[in-house]
Amino acid sequence: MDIVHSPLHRGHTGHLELVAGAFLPAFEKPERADFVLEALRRAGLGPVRVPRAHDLKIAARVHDPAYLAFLARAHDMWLERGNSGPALPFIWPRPGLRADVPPRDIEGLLGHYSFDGGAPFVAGTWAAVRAAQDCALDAAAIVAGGARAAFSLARPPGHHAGPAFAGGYCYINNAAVAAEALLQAGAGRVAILDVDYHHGNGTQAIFEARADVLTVSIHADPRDEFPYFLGHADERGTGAGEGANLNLPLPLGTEWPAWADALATARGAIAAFGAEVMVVSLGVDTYEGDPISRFRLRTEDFARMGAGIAALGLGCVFVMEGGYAVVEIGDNVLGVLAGFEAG
Ligand code: Q9C
Ligand code: ZN
Repeated sequence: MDIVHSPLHRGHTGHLELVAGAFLPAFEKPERADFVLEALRRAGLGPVRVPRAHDLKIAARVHDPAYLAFLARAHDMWLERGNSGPALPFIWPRPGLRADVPPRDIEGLLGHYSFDGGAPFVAGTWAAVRAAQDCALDAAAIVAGGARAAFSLARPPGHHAGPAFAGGYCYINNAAVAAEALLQAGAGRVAILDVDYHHGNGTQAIFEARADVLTVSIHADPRDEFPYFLGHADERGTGAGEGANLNLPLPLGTEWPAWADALATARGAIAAFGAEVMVVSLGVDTYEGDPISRFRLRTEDFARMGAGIAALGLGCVFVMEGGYAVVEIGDNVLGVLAGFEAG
């Protein structure tokens, strides 16, 4: 299958994250994409294409345009304020504080447009974010053009980014952009299947009130794991989107048999919805060796996952999300994609 990849991801680097009380180099780092690209090239999975530069029209259908403008300006504003180093939020308008008056200062804006301290801005962040949405848009166009599948190999990831918030390493929701592009290209009903270890809270928030996109997420129970405050089984969509969201939370320590049962449930929902095409938020942080996650999938399970997704018989846009065991990330992603092609 075609792989869409831009080297611009490399500029999103050198950022820090708060881990157990200390600022450490972020787990979400450029080497992740390098190892995936190397594994796919070695296996001859398909041609690697650089995306064309797209505008933000489709992104503005799933994100608030004011939020996109903030993403574009955040790092410059940080420097203009006299700061250096990565821009990170540290105050948020939780209930009891005013969220209805947007701050003017970048310190306040960072909190206004995020839900955690996990989406820092460095000089190359915006170019990487733009390129990642370009990769997703090109991959969607390839599938809309009749290909069985395409893979957007980009970073930063996207599934924690919501209508007007960054967080969890995410800025633009690349999978949501791909789904919206598939609708714009003529699909009537699109399913997003999120197999990342973490709940895709941003994707759910974007589509929860819409009937044209089914969102399904298989993830660690949010009572035990990030993002903690969304992703429970009783969230089934709202208003016109009632019934068009399915969360399948699983316990810490989950191994392949239980994960495969959840995938079968997800397949049933996607088929019943009548999806014409699908997007997979492809995180491989379900791997047993992942440094920040607590599921127990093995490398050989990822090919089973790919075959299980292929069993739906739908065109599929794969979009890269999480996966932090850098040495094994390539084989795990390759497993899913090659398993899909063989399935
Ligand atoms: N440093 C994705 O997999 N964990 N995002 C915070 C404290 C955040 C994961 C732990 C995990 C975000 C795309
Ligand atoms: Zn994840």
